Amino acid sequence: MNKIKVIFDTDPGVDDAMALLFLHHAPEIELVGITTTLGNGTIETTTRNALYLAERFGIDVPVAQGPATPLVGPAGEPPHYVHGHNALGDIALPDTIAKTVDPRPAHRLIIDLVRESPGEIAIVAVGRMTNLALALREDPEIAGLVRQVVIMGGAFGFHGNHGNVTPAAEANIIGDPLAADEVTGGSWPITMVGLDVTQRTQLTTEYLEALARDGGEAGQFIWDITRFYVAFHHAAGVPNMFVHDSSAVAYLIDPTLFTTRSGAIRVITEGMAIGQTIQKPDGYAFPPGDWDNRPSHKICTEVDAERFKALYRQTILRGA
Ligand SMILES: [Ca+2]
Repeated sequence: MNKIKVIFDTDPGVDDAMALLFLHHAPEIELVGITTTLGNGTIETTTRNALYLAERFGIDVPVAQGPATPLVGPAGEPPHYVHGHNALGDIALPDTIAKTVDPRPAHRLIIDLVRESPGEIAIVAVGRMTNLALALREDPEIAGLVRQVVIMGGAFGFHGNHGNVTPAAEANIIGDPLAADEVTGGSWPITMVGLDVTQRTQLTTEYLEALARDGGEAGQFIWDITRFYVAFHHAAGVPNMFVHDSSAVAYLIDPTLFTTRSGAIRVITEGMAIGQTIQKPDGYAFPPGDWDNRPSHKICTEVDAERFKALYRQTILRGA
């Protein structure tokens, strides 16, 4: 089997760590690089966590750090109330990590890896789009050289999902709306996996307990890091835990889990709806406007959550 080479662009992050372990244990996937974005923690925190996860689970790929701020504006405060102060649910972390960060900036590592394996690399981006936007600015030709881009981000109104930071915006997109608008303006084949589907897949305590029991070190680790994250969901009145970032990995492994719609995507970059994602569905005729001359991309509108959860469990158990 020809494995899919994957660059994981991430801000670990509890659900990022779960997605990384999903990628690591998936027989269809060969991880080739990890690039970090700020988001769930500062860039120092998310990069430290990426190095820690790579070292602890024997993921022998370069880890390159992204910038400390979005394309424009300040970094903002990390959401400590969601992912904990260390962004991994406040589990105990070692004082020192032997694995060191790649000397290249994250966007440069993306360019280098894509150019080393033209047509073979899938980018799974589950943080802000800053690194992808910088890579596209520096080397626009890479858009034609990647196999696909799968983004966890956005919300398009399906099943009542419009945003989780504001009534109009999802966290990864509002974290760098200009980057998201530039990235979705690129002619690389993008699928956006937004709240429309990620909030349709919820893990129960029973599911996580079984994963801890049967899933070896990875299963126990997922249990440990999700205690804080689950408590946040409970405090917000959500009985179970959403599976945001792993949904993008699931799309890459088995796109038949999802239903998609195609069309040009724009991201609102200013005003009260900043960070809103809007698709113009292919085949709809409108007067000339801001969605014209933009490439068509897919968004996910439905997910088979039961099959997805079975795939996640089966994959994590491979490492046990
Ligand atoms: Ca993330």
